[in-house]
Amino acid sequence: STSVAYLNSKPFPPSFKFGVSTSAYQIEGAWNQGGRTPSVWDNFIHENPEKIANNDTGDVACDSYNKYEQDVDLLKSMGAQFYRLSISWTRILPYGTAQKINQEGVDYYVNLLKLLKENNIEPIVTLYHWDLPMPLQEMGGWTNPDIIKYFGDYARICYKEFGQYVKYWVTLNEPQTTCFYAYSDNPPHVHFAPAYSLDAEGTYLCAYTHVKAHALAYHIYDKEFREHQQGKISLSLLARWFEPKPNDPNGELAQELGMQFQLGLFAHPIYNGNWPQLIIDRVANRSSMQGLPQSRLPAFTKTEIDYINGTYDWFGLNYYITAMVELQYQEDDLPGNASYIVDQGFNSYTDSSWKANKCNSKMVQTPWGFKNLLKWVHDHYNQPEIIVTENGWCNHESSLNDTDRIEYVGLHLSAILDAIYDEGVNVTGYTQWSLLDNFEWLTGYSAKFGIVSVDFNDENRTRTPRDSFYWYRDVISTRILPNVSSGAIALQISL
Ligand code: GBH
Repeated sequence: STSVAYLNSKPFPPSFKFGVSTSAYQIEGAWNQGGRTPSVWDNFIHENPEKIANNDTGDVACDSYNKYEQDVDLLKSMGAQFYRLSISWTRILPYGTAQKINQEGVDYYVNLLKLLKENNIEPIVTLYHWDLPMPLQEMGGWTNPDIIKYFGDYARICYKEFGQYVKYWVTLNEPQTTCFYAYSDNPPHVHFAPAYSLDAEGTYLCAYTHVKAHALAYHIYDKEFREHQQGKISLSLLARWFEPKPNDPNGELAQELGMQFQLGLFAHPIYNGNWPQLIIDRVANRSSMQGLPQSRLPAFTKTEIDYINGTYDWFGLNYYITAMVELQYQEDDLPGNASYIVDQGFNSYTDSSWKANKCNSKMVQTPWGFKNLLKWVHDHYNQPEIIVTENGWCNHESSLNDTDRIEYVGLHLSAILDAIYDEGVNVTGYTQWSLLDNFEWLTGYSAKFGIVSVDFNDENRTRTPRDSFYWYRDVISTRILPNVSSGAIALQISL
């Protein structure tokens, strides 16, 4: 089905919670203040300013390091039930390892967490949203399995310092984005820090270390902290919904390859045990046809499979878009290089009839795909509690009248209600990306995701709520989606 009704009169279940998200590098600024040392993103941007739109940097960003009280005021006036933030690893551990804890950095987050608590706003805290300490990057970053133990050490310190305030932990944000955009040769023109150009070995090794680092951080919490702190841990995984090209005999295979290579590669070891069989078989077969002595995909031992399997208390899902998929390479197609793109075999594309936005050609409004994805996650990963840890819409305008964002968010909240009521999917929370316009990676400040606009030309970084902020506030307080005809903003919806 390719349509979803916006007018969804069903209420959000009483336990359903609403929040917003940000991440450290994208909002904090203060890159060299308070004892913080550079992460891979600081260095990448300082050394390659031309790689970011308008030569923007995250040096100041929203200056939330100095203005976090304003952020909490905004959360409070919106009625946010929770706030998803991330911790800057180098603010806590300037050398990346446990050899030195930076008390000023610890104090910053303790102050923020205390203020959230005073205001009854639950934090969801992400340990790692891509800002790897430089000393660890120089050792190979996510291609060096030693990173697993360093991540474990960092996680332990965070649980110890912040755990009394935190009931929801996210170990890793979107490891897929890191492994596919920072540790591979795809796509050559969109490279995230550290911009390694690696063949498929690097991409798979990156996945392997991420999955193991997550599992270690989970077990450390489980053994050393859970009894006293009573929190719940997961990771945030990105997924598109892949819709097979109509009337394509290979459509179902392309869809399955799409879902498994983007999501299953990371979710299956954690939710079901081991890599997805489809990927194990395909990569082993292709590796052997290429004359390799072993599969490009690192194998887990039986002990590792068991250790990783079940390291979750809920499912963190980041969803933005749907894409069409078609088969591009057969399993026995052997172009020269060993790219994971060729291994995965599918090609994805955007249907031109979908409502697109101006800030990224791939950003489309496809809420029906979100409903399908929620059901797919429910069916494949043991019917977990799902918290949507990111969803949102960007545009290029700083205008406060962001009807397009209200439409996108309204339709996606409606899709969640459909997934809950029609399919029995256990979705318990929705996190809008983002509270603030912020440093949107390669697109700098030109792509705006905020329900609050930030004036980046003003040294005060003045924050001004958009229409979507007030709309969201009303959804949170009424716990239903407003009827278009009675709403303050008339929506033009064409699907
Ligand atoms: C999330 O990534 C991030 O967690 C968050 O930090 C970010 O601000 C937010 O979404 C909004 O983008 O191949 O041309 O589309 C979402 C997934 C993957 C989207 C990488 C952009 C690269 C450019 N991102 N992708 S493109």
